[in-house]
Amino acid sequence: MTRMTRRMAVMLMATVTAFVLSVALAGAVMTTHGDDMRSKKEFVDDEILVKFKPGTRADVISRIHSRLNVRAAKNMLERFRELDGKPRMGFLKKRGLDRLQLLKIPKTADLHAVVRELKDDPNVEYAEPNFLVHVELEPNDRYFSELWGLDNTGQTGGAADADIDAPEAWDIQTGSDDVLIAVIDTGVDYDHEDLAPNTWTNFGETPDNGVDDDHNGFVDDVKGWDFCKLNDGEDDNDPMDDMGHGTHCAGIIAAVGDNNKGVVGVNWHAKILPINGGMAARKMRWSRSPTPS
Ligand SMILES: [Ca+2]
Ligand SMILES: [Ca+2]
Ligand SMILES: [Ca+2]
Ligand SMILES: [Ca+2]
Repeated sequence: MTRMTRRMAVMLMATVTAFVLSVALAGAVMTTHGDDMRSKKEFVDDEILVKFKPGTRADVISRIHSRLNVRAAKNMLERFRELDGKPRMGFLKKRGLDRLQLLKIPKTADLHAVVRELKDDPNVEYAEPNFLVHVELEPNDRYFSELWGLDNTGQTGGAADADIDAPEAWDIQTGSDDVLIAVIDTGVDYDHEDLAPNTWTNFGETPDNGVDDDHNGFVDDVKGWDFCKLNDGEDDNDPMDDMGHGTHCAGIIAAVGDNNKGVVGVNWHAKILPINGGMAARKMRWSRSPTPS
């Protein structure tokens, strides 16, 4: 196999590996999502939110309460007044919150049956359990609050929630070190304090003995491979970053999360496989530029 063919084969393999593992991660997310959702309490056992249709008379509502053995009914507009003190009553009334009630039913009642009965009532606009909203997981990394792409609160003046909803995803899971992601870029600073724990190590290779111990075609490839070294024009086994871009991208992908340091990656635990493939492109671009006179 020629050098170029070997390069292309390895690069292709790394790209395919990253893709396959990304798909595997997505599958893992879907698998664990259901488990986590089941392990959390999703709603209050004896409370129902019901919104009556406009014009429903008070005596009709009272009869419904009696029929369903409702123990207490709270008007949600009053609840907002209690919480806020100065709620925008016009705004809330326009959205019909004066017709929304929080019902307390007996703990022994079948909540879903009561919800179904309310939904079947012609005076009811909608009825549902009082669903609980869980606090999303946020890491303690120093610069997390600046990473608007992960969670945009408008901190840099941009549109709030123009982001990838990372905290919502982390509430389901924060990733796995079973996932290996090849970063084909300008190399990766594998000694960086926020990347080193998440950098792949080739345990099949004995370092610095001049032997390709794992027979993969690369000698002493313990941390990855450098296909584009400018200094000597040769490939070598040191994929240290030449300019910073690859390290930046590796951090976005899998900087260690919740370690009180630096930033946080989308995946807190995935393994990064550093591949320096970026400097060749820069070298070719420069070589085609006219020489200044
Ligand atoms: Ca968001
Ligand atoms: Ca090897
Ligand atoms: Ca070796
Ligand atoms: Ca970190």
